[in-house]
Amino acid sequence: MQRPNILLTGTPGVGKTTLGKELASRSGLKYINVGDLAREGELYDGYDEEYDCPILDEDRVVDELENQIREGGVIVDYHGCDFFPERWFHIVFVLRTDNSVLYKRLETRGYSEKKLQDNIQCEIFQVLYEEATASYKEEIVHQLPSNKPEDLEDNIDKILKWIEQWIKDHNS
Ligand code: DAT
Repeated sequence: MQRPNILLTGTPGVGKTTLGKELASRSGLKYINVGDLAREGELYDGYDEEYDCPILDEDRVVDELENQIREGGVIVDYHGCDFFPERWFHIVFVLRTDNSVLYKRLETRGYSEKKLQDNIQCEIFQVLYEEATASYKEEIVHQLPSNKPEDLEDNIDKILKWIEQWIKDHNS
């Protein structure tokens, strides 16, 4: 059976992991967190002193994921999207969160003031939405509000319906 590949992207803290895990458990698709994958496989290429974090080795991440993506039925979660091959994804969701809500979520994570401000700016300037529309066909890129629990439920319902329809359309 053919199954779709879905990309969940957006600023850190918008709710990609929460949505991705829940979607995976309800749809049977496989959830992959690229940050975790990189950490486990040490898929890094140097260290960013300014942002105080390791630099992702994008080529190795792509190599690592290629086989699973080819099989289909994967939900990929990452706060970046311009280095994945365009052909990988059948749909791209960019989660969006209001600044005040996002600020509180990131504060709870204990982010430094600089990291907090950088991420809030990233959301204000819709960096990930623009990256997504520049990297994928606009008609497959969708923004989803992700402020409150009802948003999460709505997003899950909508995406599950989309998955069901996609599977019907591609397996008949
Ligand atoms: P991300 O994976 O994008 O970094 P996350 O899934 O870890 O984000 O979520 C960050 C926090 O926000 C976490 O405490 C769960 C909470 N959260 C996620 N989606 C939410 C929603 N729709 N309503 C309320 N809280 C949400």
